[in-house]
Amino acid sequence: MKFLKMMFGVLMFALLTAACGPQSAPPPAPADVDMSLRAEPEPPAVGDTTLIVTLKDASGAPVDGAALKAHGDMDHAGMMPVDGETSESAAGEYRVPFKWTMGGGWIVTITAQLPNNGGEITKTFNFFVEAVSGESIVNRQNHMNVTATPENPMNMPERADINVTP
Ligand SMILES: [Cu+2]
Repeated sequence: MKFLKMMFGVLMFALLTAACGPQSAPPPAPADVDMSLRAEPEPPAVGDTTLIVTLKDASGAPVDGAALKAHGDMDHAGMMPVDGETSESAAGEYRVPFKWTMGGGWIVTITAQLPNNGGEITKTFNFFVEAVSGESIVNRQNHMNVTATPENPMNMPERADINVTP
């Protein structure tokens, strides 16, 4: 019975990996579209923000009708990435609701699926986010009420403060 269960597991794994194989359709060639990005409010601070993406074609005319995806990673490990998307625009300007979840360096990748099967363009932007909000790590540490003094560098309680229950 244990063997059968294991065989079933191996079979399922084989089926799943086969289903995730490379797609046969080649991606369409990306069009000559220029992408720029700014964030509001400026300068960036921890909390809600709006990423404003502007798309222009080679002649400088606004490009509407694209589907945008934003993906944000921090420049250090161990953070949950932040994602956002929109398909709405006006005069080539797309507003993506986003959130800076921590102060520090961010790498934001914008992917735009262009209209009329115009292909996909991707661009990466760097931001530095100030840790000024109450949600920031710096403030969270302050709220822990830990004060280290030269006499007591580790802020350890005095011996008399420790209650030993028998
Ligand atoms: Cu972080």
